[in-house]
Amino acid sequence: MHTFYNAHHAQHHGKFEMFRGELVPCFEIPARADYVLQELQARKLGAITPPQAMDDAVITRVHAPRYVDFLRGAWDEWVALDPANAQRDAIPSYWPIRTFRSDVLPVSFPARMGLFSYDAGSPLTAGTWTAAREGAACAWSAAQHVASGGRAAFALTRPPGHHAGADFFGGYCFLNNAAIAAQALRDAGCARVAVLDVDYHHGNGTQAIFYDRADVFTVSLHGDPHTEYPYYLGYADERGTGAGEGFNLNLPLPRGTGFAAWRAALATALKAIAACRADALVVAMGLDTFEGDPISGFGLKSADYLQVGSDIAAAGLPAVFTFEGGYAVAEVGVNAVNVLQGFDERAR
Ligand code: OKP
Ligand code: ZN
Repeated sequence: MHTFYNAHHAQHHGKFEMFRGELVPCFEIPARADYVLQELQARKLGAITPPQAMDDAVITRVHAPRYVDFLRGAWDEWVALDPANAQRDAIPSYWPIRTFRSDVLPVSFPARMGLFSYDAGSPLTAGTWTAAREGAACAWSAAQHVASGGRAAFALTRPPGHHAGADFFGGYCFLNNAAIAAQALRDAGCARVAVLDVDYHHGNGTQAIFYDRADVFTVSLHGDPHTEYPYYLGYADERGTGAGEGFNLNLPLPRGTGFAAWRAALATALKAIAACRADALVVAMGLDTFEGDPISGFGLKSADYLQVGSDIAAAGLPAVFTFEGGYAVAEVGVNAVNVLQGFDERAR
């Protein structure tokens, strides 16, 4: 397994997120990726390199140019509002819900920030753009590796990506690394790509990006949005639209689901992926299905992740893995590398 590592990830380091009426320390912290890197090195799973140089045009294959422009300049705009903002994260407070306009780009920075986001839990910091952009390069490089014959590659980066839509951030995500990888595989000649999202939370951004397309089949196993974030998407009746009808599959599971039931849903997902005749797979690899995760509600144990990797490898598709959630920080390295090792052992 070749890993493309984002050495700039720690430049994104939110201090606080809004939770139950107060600002609490962020769950999505740099140490997460550090633990994964340390575990990868300890187990010698393969080469660990920086990504290839990437043009921003790769990003705008899936993200709206006005959103990318916003993200690139957001920190400078934030600090220009008030020099004291240099010490504070930028968090939105206003959102254009139904009946408001989204075609007008307000001059006000907070107003534009709300237009391009959907929650108050995803602080933007001085290095968010640098970190997210380098992460996109890791995802893109992993896709190039697989498109040129590699069996698998891992984009080890944070912030995560699967909640980010074409023109919005949220759920700790700014650029959708899995979507960028899937689009890159398409652009490199794969006729159909499947995205398998195994994070605890529904991959709403990835689903939305590909919802009307038949060339990218999106599948997500996740906590039932009736009770779990992101709440407003991820239900079983969302099957795609237009040409994309039948090319989205959601498998919501109740809070409290353990490995046996979760693995059965994974088998359902993999069967659907086999049926769509994809020639490459992108795995949005969240580890927040772990029993010890502080913000999630499934019961997977560390050893289960070896089986997860093995099950995914048995699909026989070349695969790009992107690092998504997983907030039991001390265990996230072992759990992530278990998936990758389980994949490698079955794939060879
Ligand atoms: C991102 B990824 C905890 C509430 C949950 C948003 C969760 C985002 C998860 N304060 N807030 O899918 O792991
Ligand atoms: Zn998650």
